[in-house]
Amino acid sequence: MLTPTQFSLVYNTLSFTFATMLASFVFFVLARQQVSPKYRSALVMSAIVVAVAGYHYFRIFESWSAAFILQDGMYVASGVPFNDAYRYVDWLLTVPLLVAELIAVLNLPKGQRGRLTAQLVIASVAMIVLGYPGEIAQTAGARALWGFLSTIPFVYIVWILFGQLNGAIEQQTGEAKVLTRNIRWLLLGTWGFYPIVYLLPILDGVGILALGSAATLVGVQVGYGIADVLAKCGYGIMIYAIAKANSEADVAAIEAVPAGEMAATPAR
Ligand SMILES: *C/C=C(C)/C=C/C=C(C)/C=C/C1=C(C)CCCC1(C)C
Repeated sequence: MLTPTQFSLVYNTLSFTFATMLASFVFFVLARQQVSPKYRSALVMSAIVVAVAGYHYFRIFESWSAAFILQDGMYVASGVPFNDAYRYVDWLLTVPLLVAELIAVLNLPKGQRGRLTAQLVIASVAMIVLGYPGEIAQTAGARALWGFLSTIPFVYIVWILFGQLNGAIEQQTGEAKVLTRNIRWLLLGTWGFYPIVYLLPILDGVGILALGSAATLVGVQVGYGIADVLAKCGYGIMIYAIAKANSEADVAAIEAVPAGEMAATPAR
């Protein structure tokens, strides 16, 4: 049973998130023209991420609306279950793309690109797949166990980003270098938010947080919604900024070559 305020908080968060995904889609499609072809695939991935997420938010929104009915001033379960699987299907598709676009936007040698992308994609898929059984588990113990297993690939991803990627970041130049350093923190900050939200029902279940089931449900839905806007739209805008900085740096590098040497310089 939810109060009208609790019901509307989730309802409006889902609606806001859906609108943000649509707006971001338009932005990423148009912004694609402003970066050099080499980095365009990163912006295309950003656009796909928000399109996939926008679709799922629309479905989650519909599912939320159908799951409750107003009765004597309170929202009670209608009997149609709220479908949380949309979220995990969404993450399964979007999370690997988010890590792939980070690698795509960096100015890296081809071999390194492929290896890093493969490692990050596999780890992110494992993280989502292991998290799902816990999300639908009925007991705090099962949720904690799957949550722990899912944290292993999560830690591996953080290790790659902050350990393995250091060399790659030092190869970036000027503005792109600063932006790349910052985007790692944005990724860690926003991705780190998901396991915290995931913990809410466990903390409530064992009595550390006396939230009650309604407030826990609301907290999880609003928390994931905010995290998704930052991790998909905000992150995509930073990817765009890096792509633009790297495009400009590439042009400047070509222009810096004296005209006489131009003919001898292999095309980039
Ligand atoms: C656009 C969606 C994104 C960026 C989703 C990211 C999701 C995570 C980083 C989830 C991580 C989890 C753990 C590390 C442990 C508990 C279970 C999860 C799946 C919530």
